[in-house]
Amino acid sequence: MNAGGPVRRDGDVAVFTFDNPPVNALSQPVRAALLDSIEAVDADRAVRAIVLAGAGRGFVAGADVREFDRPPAEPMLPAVLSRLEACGKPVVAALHGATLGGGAETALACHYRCASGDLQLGFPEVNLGLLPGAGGTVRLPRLAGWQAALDLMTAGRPIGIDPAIALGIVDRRVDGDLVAGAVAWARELADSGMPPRRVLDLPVPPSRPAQFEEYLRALPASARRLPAPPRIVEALASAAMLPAEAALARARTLFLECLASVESRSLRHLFFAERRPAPDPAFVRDVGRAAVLGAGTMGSGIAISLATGGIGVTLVDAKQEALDAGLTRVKSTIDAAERKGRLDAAAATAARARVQGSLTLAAVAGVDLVVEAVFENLAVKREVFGRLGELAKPGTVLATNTSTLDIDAIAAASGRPADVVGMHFFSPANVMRLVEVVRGRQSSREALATAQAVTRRIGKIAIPVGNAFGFVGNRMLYAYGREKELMMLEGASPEAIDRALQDFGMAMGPNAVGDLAGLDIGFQARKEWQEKPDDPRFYRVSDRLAELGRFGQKSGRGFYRYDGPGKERVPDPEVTELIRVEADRLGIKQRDIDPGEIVTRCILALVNEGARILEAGIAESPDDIDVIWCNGYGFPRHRGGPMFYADTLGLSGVVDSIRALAREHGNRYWEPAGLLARLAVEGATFAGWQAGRAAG
Ligand code: 3H9
Repeated sequence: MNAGGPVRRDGDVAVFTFDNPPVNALSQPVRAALLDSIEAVDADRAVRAIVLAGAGRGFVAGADVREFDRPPAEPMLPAVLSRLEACGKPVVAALHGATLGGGAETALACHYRCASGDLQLGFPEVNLGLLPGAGGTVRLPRLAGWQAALDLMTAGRPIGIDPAIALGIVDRRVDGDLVAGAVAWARELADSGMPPRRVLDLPVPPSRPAQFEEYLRALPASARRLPAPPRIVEALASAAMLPAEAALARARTLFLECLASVESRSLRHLFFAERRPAPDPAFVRDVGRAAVLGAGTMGSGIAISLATGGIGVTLVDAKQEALDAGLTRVKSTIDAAERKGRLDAAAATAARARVQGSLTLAAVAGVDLVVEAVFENLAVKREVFGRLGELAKPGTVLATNTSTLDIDAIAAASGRPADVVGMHFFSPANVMRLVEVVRGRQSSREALATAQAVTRRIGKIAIPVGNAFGFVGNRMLYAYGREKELMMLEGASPEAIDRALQDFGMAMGPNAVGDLAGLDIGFQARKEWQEKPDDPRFYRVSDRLAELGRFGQKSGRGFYRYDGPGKERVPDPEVTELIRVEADRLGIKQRDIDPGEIVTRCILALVNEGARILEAGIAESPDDIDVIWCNGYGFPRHRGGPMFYADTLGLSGVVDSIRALAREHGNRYWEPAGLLARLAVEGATFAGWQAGRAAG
């Protein structure tokens, strides 16, 4: 690592360059170098002005998140920035690319700011469960006002150069050589003889005392319940009411509270778990064009992802009507992304031009990757792969989007199993970031690396998983779903189950998810499951609803009714009655079940199954499981994923709870997984186990 880069002189202007690849994070040596350099140039009579710039793709992406789990190391950023702001000579920030978090706060401690057109300036701390802890909450409102500061810091989304200038955060745009422009401006400022313009000395904009309270109340309840968003609002309210020094101190205290919170630790865990190493380029095959088989919701979603990710794609469906509908869906989704500003006009035009349709499988002849998304039935898929084996050119990666079926059985039908992998996308595929890349027994390293590389290229997260029914995500889903189904028979209503798990933080309750996905899908998949538990209670309620044609939203009825004018979700007494009858038939006595029991049983079932999956080598690491569940199943990010959550509960407590459940409900499903039991006895964690394995 280059510790902050040297100070270079451009005549009478000193240029300090942040040079700490890959993102110029403000690690301790960088802070120390900045502090020393500022002291030195402030004292150097030959220097009349200072420019701060960043090497590489951005200015500074923020504090070094890795340091947050270590003891604090001097000099601390707030003190460095106070010294920077106190500098007696004009200090100009030359901003480009990622200027985030502590990087944006560094820019605010400079006296002036210029930027190039690629600027991405923001305060993403909230995504890590933090607040801007180096003076941002006190400085930003003095430039941009309270509303902008509240919005930028609670949303965490960066802004580009135009809004940054309009809000008064950036003073001017530099086209051409940014640092040369900044140096010329710094020299002008020195020539003008004007005193440095320190943001902390600017007047505090007017605010209404109730403004902050109102803002907090208007935030979604899910945000208000977390530690960071209310503290961001409180830090800004303090900046409105207290003198600058006191407001800085208050913000620092609030920052440290957030830093110590389990929510922030969980979000930081995911930050690193989601950043996975790229596959070895030596094994990655070129993918210029792909084909997607099946123009249904899943197939067209995959086609959209490929096209917007820069890969030409042919959508194939044997039925003209289905193909037309699929192509229309692709086009209208890209149009909508353009209208909403998620894609600029040029990118949208290019994406639309990358998509073609075909009614014949022969269209796969020229492509480098096929993603099959036809009906979830082994016989159908085997037939398709038999044809693909003949039609695709040698080396084409043949991926199936099955969510549960045996990849090896599909691969065998192709006659070239080395080229076959699973690419399990999640619905809606153009929105969800997760892809499980499934390793068949004979999948080649090249096919796996190529599937992973394509996934990254289209902006998604590829998690390698083994071939077992349901792979990782759906296999765990069966344990989670099993418990909610049992509890319905035992007396919990579908809506009580959903409410309890949503209050825990799940994006949606499992019954509402079932209705959205279609209860016929799971019904169908369970029919194909060879080792399904021989238990008449297993998914009895879901199966019964599907047998009655209550498929969920698409049929107007499922666990809930959707036949009101707005198709809103409404509890259905018929379902309560149906469950009661089934419980009677199975001899289950119904009782009251409290939300705590619902959460404990569903979440511990997940954890226990996750541990089994690790033991069996179906998932490579607890981190992978956490990424899968947070990105594919709406597990609350602030709890870090099921395995991290178990660590925060303490594994011996988890095992005690599982044993208590076994005493109450029998040990058919509640035998603690061997790995979990062992780690609990050792007083260890999943994270420690993973680190131990990585160390060899
Ligand atoms: C903060 O600033 C708090 C302050 O208010 C107060 C302090 C007192 N630290 O994402 P990529 C690594 S909180 C350490 O794949 P991209 C990342 O792990 C911080 N490491 O690249 C990866 O490592 P590896 C607020 C970091 O081009 C590599 O860099 N700032 C950090 O897709 C490449 O990352 C943020 O939250 C970091 N801050 O995206 C910004 N950032 O190669 C977080 C990245 O070993 N960063 N790494 O896997 C980002 O949003 C993206 O990384 C960025 C680049 C947009 C910059």
